[in-house]
Amino acid sequence: MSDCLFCKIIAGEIPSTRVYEDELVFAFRDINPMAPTHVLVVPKAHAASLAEADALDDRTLAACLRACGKVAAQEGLTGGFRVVSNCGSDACQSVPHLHFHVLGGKKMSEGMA
Ligand code: DGP
Repeated sequence: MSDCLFCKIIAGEIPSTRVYEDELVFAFRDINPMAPTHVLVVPKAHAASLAEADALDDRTLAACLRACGKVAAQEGLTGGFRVVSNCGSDACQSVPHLHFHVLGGKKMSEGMA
């Protein structure tokens, strides 16, 4: 999508710090990190959120989840990590391109919401 921020990052039109990339997935450091490691894993194909998961093929969705684990391993998150995907306004999603936050490098709070 031409007016999508993360599509522009994937295309290299907006700079980012790339952490991982394969045929289907792009991962880069969050501009506003909430943990020592905070990486965004996004499908290269556009879908607004998990609410539109049917817009993506299963290979792409699986590649996103696999990439989360690969990023965590690459970042040395041996103590564990958290994956979050905000979906819609109640979840405070601010960028309408599906993304998975990979957070780690510290002890997380037990609260999820
Ligand atoms: P969410 O609130 O779940 O939609 O998360 C969107 C995240 O995207 C938020 O943590 C900040 C990050 N973000 C927004 N704009 C940019 C940007 O231009 N570059 C990078 N690297 N991250 C961005």
